[in-house]
Amino acid sequence: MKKSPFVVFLLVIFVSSFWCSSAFAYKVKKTKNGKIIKWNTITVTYYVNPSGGPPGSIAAIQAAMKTWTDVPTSSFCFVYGGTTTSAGRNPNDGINIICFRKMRTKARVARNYVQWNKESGELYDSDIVFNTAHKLSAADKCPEDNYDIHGVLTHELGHSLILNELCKQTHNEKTMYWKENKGDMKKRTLDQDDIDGISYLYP
Ligand SMILES: [Ca+2]
Ligand SMILES: [Zn+2]
Repeated sequence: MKKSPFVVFLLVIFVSSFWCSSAFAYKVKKTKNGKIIKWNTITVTYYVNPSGGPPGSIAAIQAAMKTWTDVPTSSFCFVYGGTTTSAGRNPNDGINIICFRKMRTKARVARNYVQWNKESGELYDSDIVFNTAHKLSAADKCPEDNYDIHGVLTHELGHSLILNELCKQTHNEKTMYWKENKGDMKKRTLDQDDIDGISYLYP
């Protein structure tokens, strides 16, 4: 049967509404009582323990922080506080660290342990651990068989803000896309949706 122009028109509306909804893509997190989880400051400092990481780790970490800090439509700033000898995460000390440690599993390249007040939603601690069970690179050009510290950390800092994973295949160009691929440097730069996310949370 030949489709009438009206049916075609409806189909176009239907399909384009899908495109529009998937074009709007950042996910925030809420507490059970509906409060948005976020810092109540716009300046968050991280201390880095580069021990166990590849050469150049501190520069790659600072570059990832700068990517979010430089978003012109958001007032939020990540601050590099210098190095620390703290070797492990401590979720309740109010000190945010980035460190390198061999995890028992290879399931993750890095993990962000973010803590917040369950009632108010206020974030108070974020420790990020890179898993040295994987080959990690801090080079300008990440080798094909390594994970890119700069890009992976830009993603993990998105979780610090607190943006959630994007899971749809159509979002695979965005920094908050869930999957990490070896040799992939795409997460170093923000997509408009990542920018919209930080701008919404921290205008
Ligand atoms: Ca901590
Ligand atoms: Zn993630």
